[in-house]
Amino acid sequence: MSTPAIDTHCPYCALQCGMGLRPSEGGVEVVEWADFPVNRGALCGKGRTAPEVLSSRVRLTGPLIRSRTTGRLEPAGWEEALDRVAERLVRARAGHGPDAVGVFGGGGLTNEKAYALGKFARVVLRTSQIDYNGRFCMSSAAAAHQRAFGLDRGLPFPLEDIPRTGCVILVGSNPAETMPPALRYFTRLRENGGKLIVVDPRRTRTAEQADLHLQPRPGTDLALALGLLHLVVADGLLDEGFIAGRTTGWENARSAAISHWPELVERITGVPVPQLREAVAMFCGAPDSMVLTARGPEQQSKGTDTVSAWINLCLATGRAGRPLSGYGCLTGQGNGQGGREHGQKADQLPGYRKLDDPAARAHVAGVWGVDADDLPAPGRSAYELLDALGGDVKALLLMGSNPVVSAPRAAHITERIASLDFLAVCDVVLSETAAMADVVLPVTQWAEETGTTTNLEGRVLLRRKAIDPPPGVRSDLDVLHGLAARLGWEKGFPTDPEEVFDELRRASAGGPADYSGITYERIAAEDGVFWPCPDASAGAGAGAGAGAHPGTPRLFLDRFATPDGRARFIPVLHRPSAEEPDADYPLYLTTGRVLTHYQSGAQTRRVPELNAAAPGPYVQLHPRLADLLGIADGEPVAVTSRRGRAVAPALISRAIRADTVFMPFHWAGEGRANTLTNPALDPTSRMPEFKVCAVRVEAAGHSPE
Ligand SMILES: Nc1nc2c(c(=O)[nH]1)N[C@H]1C(S)=C(S)[C@@H](COP(=O)(O)OP(=O)(O)OC[C@H]3O[C@@H](n4cnc5c(=O)[nH]c(N)nc54)[C@H](O)[C@@H]3O)O[C@H]1N2
Ligand SMILES: Nc1nc2c(c(=O)[nH]1)N[C@H]1C(S)=C(S)[C@@H](COP(=O)(O)OP(=O)(O)OC[C@H]3O[C@@H](n4cnc5c(=O)[nH]c(N)nc54)[C@H](O)[C@@H]3O)O[C@H]1N2
Ligand code: SF4
Ligand SMILES: [Mo]
Repeated sequence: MSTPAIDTHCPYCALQCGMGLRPSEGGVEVVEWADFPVNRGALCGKGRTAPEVLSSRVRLTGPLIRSRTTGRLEPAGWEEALDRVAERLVRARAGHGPDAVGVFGGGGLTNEKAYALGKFARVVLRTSQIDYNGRFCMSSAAAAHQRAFGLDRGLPFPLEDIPRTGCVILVGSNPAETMPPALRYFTRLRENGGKLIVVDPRRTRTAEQADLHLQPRPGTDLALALGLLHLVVADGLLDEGFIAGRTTGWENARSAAISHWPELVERITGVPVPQLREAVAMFCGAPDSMVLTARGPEQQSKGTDTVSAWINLCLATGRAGRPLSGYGCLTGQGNGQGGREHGQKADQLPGYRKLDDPAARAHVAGVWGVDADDLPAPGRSAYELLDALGGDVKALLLMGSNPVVSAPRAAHITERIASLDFLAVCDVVLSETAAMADVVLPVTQWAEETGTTTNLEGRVLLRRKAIDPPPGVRSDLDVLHGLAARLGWEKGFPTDPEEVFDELRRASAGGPADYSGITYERIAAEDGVFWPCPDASAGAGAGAGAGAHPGTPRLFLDRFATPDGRARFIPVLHRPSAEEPDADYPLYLTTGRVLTHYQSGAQTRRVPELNAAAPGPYVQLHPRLADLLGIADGEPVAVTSRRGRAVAPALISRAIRADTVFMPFHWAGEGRANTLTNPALDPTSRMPEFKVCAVRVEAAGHSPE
């Protein structure tokens, strides 16, 4: 009989598919965890091959220190490496003050790690300069959620509600490639007679499944949503009862929508008026409907207002605050949801508390055993922090991100990183950013450690350890423990994840994202627990016993999380993108993902099967544009923006608008999409405009640059 499999979760995206891992010769093999409700055993190729990155062939297995004599990264012992990091962080602080030390985290880190990293920054380093890559991910949707509902949880309902609603508008989201096992929820929606509308400048594999595909110009979703709302008003499709009973601010939102005539919206977006009408008929014709956004409309310099416009559409039609209707954002990273709740964001304390709220500071300072006055103020957002490296931020501790590939205007950010006095990177592989570090600390991976993640539904999950790590690596919690001890904090940074989680529960108690009633045992027994889940038996210890809080799969059914319990309309107007095409840069560039690679590719580019399926970057362009430019399929194409130039083979395809080219961002080097992207920031969320900039395109041979 073979050893029983251990149920755990995939290391990659926010779906957090359940999978079984069974120890096998030289590692683990993936087996089905058929009962886990989110994916019912289905996995995409990335998840299925994730164990390959556990092998020591492709990963870091011991610390590296940059040699003062050779300038190269050379093997070192753990004590020496941690001593070096501690000494250099202290030196930066001594010379330039606490804010000279920066910390950059990631939405892939478990809740325990994200919590410990935020605490380490605020308590040990006492720096305000901490932010994370989640800023590049769903921050616009998070900001719009907060404004409208007073609370930000990606989906306010479980995925299982999708097949039972009547119509879903999926805006700038390509789950067929970015969350393949989730596609079945949309397939079942259609089997049940529901309608799927996809809004995407490209005819993606997801758009191919849709009843209606709207194909707007990049960066025009805000106008599109206003145009739909205009038609709702004009055609008398408002839910007056809902507006009066459960919302505030309708009059101003109405005025804003009124000015967006269908013909004007057609001119801005390129979507024909009859299609706008068809979309409204499908959305309002169904008894229940949902709008789900992902990075397409969110990664814009007006991402927050754009999401607000889609929320306004839901509120005006009464599609919120009741079962089977509402607005949701499809979060991206493995712990994109939990990673944004527990304090690695510049303005945030655990439990989704605000760093500038005196009561929140007092509560968390109490749990941490420090004086609330000693906690720093909110710091800079991710791009602004990266842009300040080598300026007033002299040393950086990086955990769980690879900004050399993934940050906007990446050549500039790479220069900023190179100008640091000191860089320490914790990673599992020698990423492009780790390769620039002064000290590299190799850490354990998903299957080698236990921790919790919170999936896109707000379901807190237990990712269990299945095998022992190789001898030379330590967990991120171990690293923080070792550094804290060297900086005078012997206590307060335990290495046992469950101990960290218990402290996180106390720190989150009473906050918006309240985890205090959640325990490792409960998660295991219940296939995950949805937050908020306060500790109903406070004092008696949490647990699933009688009287325990059941968790909250569905939010806002009785009231929204605003002070008056009503959802807020936010009046928003269309505005152009920060950079529109002109004579010098006549085309739109948009960027995104392919099925087989994950993010900066640091992990998936090390898996041969995935590399074979998608060996490198490309420039997707329409045959009409290719003809005009004299470009043949597969020929190297140069794409130039005001930030730089990238070269990759042409992929000629009718699936994209003729005025737009698309590049996936998973690769470094010559074909790096982020050499081109515009770091124009959304004023509220500080999200960069990854999805729209202006470029010039030519056969690479034609350009001597
Ligand atoms: N295979 C794979 N899966 C992943 C990831 C990965 O790297 N690879 N990453 C995970 C993470 S962190 C995230 S955030 C999610 C992202 O998941 P998605 O948001 O689904 O992925 P993207 O490809 O970034 O963008 C989605 C779509 O937006 C479209 N788009 C571009 N510009 C615009 C625009 O102006 N308006 C509209 N409406 N659409 C536009 C693109 O054509 C693209 O098809 O995926 C997660 N899953
Ligand atoms: N042009 C363009 N750029 C984009 C986007 C886009 O759509 N277009 N999308 C943006 C989005 S949504 C995102 S989320 C970002 C993501 O971009 P990145 O922040 O670069 O994300 P990853 O590639 O996942 O980087 C994670 C790094 O941490 C390592 N790692 C994995 N697990 C752990 C762990 O547990 N501990 C530690 N210490 N390290 C770990 C991995 O090996 C990898 O090197 O990219 C953004 N950049
Ligand atoms: S869909 Fe996401 S969570 Fe599921 S196997 Fe693929 S990468 Fe992993
Ligand atoms: Mo993301």
